[in-house]
Amino acid sequence: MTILRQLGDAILEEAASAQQDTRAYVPLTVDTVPAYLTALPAVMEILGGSTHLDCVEIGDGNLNLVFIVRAQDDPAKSVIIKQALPYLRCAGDGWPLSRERMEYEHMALALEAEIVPELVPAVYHYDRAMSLIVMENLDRHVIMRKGLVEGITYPRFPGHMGHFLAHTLFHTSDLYLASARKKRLVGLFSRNVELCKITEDFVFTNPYMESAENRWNPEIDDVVQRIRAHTRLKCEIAALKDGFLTRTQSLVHGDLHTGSVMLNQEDTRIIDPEFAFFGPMGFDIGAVLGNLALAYCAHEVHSTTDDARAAYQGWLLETIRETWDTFAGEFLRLWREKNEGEATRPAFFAQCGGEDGLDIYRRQYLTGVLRDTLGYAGCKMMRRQLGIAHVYDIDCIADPKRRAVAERLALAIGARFVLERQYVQSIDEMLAIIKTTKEL
Ligand code: SR1
Ligand code: MG
Repeated sequence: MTILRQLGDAILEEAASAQQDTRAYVPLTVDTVPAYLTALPAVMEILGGSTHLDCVEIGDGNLNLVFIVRAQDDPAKSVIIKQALPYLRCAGDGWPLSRERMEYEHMALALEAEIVPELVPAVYHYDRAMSLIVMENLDRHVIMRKGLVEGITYPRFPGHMGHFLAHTLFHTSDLYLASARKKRLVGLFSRNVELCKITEDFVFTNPYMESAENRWNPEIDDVVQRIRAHTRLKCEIAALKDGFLTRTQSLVHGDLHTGSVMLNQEDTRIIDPEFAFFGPMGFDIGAVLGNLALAYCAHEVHSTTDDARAAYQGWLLETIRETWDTFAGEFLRLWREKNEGEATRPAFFAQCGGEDGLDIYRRQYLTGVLRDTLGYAGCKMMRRQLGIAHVYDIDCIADPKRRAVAERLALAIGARFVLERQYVQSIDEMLAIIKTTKEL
């Protein structure tokens, strides 16, 4: 008899059999990468077997080393190496951070590859002791955030991202999983405490109070002080933080901003899930939609004519709508077709119209996800103006007075998302908030 493999079997088995790895950790350099890869036959095959390799370090993120390695005789043959450093790169080596995050990235990529293989990079090799992953080099793709600053449109993005969100969030929720399996997976990812703490600190707490690492444009100091003193807003942010801390709705990517998306006109890949943990679905959806809204704010300045601004901001608004609509439509379809989890067992609604009764609950559930989406989008928009980690879309505006226009709008929209989310019923109302907000 064939025993069917179930979602998450691979990572649960790997975790159960993982031995203490006693090999030494050494950060790689461009000089040591070729020798390291030469010992990995599967990777060497991808590189065409040549030991003559070119290597550059391209990591410009906040946390890790990233190398791109190409075969000298055929540069189209290439791989990426991502290696964790034992400290927070953007804060310097005085801010220790354990290298375990690569374990969670590896597990999340493995789980996502079971669910949506076409939307994540292929993993060629994982080295636990060295805290590194060798993976597909997305050579024909660009980081979405850079493309957005340049005003490029990506027609396939909403469909791809909506699909990614629906499938990853549904299949890792109690709507689909049996409760024992779900809890085992929650247990595995609950150990990603350090990266969750980064979010607890740098998304939900420090940006809204005095904290040494905060930085902000002096041109917006008035609004920074008003936000810090806004009791109702702070209560709402505290409630959203509570949701982040206590709800294990689905496996979320955990850092799904537009720098975690690589794409082109045809293809989209979601990268960098090192912050993965079980949390509220709206945390991921809010990250995506909030970052699109940040691009909208940045184009107050980047667009050089009123027509260009209206056209690009219009595309961003439609992209927000279509991403949500694709997510919601596919999520509902999956729930109707695969209602296999603990959460809504079919017999429970048998005397209330069966599927019709359950559909009422499904609509309520999605309204809750939409409200969470607005709340988390709002926090993520505000923290990027107030805290340690800003976004290139807005930070690349050199003139502080012009930058302040985008920052004030981002803070105003973010605050309204947080404050008004409980009244919102539809994605149109989210778009209306963006369109009608004037800068703070
Ligand atoms: C201090 S780390 C700052 C941010 O970088 C990551 O991309 C996450 O968004 C984190 O909050
Ligand atoms: Mg990242």
